[in-house]
Amino acid sequence: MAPVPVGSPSVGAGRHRGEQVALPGGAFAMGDAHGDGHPGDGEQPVHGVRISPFTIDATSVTNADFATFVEDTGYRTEAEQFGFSAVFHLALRARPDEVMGPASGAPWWVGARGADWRHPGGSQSDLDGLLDHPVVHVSWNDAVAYCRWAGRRLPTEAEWEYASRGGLESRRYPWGDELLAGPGRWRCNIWQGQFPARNTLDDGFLTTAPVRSFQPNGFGLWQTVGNVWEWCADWFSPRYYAQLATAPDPVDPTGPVYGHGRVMRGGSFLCHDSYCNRYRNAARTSNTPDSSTGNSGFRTVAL
Ligand SMILES: [Ca+2]
Ligand SMILES: [Ca+2]
Repeated sequence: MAPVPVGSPSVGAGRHRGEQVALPGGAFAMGDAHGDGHPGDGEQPVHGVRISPFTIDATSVTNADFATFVEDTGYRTEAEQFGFSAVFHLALRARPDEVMGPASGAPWWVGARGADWRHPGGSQSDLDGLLDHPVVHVSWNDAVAYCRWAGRRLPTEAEWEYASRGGLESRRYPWGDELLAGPGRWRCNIWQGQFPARNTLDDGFLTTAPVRSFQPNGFGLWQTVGNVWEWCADWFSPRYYAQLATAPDPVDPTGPVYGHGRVMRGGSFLCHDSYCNRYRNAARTSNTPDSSTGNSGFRTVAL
């Protein structure tokens, strides 16, 4: 099939088949009420936000979903255009000459030529058994291209946090304040053991888990926290909440007007308390819009 311009309206509407959840919207307290966050992330101050009703994917976009988009459009992700992406060192499945070396400051990330959404561990890996796993190695720009095809958009950061909270007020996690459901009973896919060398796999997964693993939150959303980071629409600023808190009852905030990185939410299978406790509702990070990694994906909302 000939490539279809990605900007064409609703080319793939109806082809995005993921389960949808309609959320009523309303007021909620956004931000970290527990003081858990790194001050540089700007998770505070907690501030009231009002959200209009919207509809969101129950899971992050899967490899099967993304394959449908690529079949329809011929779209090539930025990782495919650049010829490489960032792979976690224990997930690497590449030839030695394809390994570009570790990232500075984060040596567990390795640049691998041939790593992309179809080859999440590098050129010697494939999607066998991974069709119901979240798509990874997709940049913010790739995620937006998918949304345009599907007649959808990325959630705002405020929508994402409201959705992840699942109707609970000011809790750490989508299910409450306690990480575990009991001894050894994990509720999300993060890292257990000694990061980044040894993962005891207590939760069952070294890298991605199928999107319907563990239990959904009170709204019926799966794995907002853990598994893969999820791109949001907004530019990131650690000062944004302080600015917003001075306004009375912001409605559907959309983030700063410009920035360097786009917001990512929810943490991933690499999160561990020893270096990154961002597997929480309020946690925030960012990356540049053309960056892709083996632990970041996205979910979409209705236009
Ligand atoms: Ca895990
Ligand atoms: Ca997630």
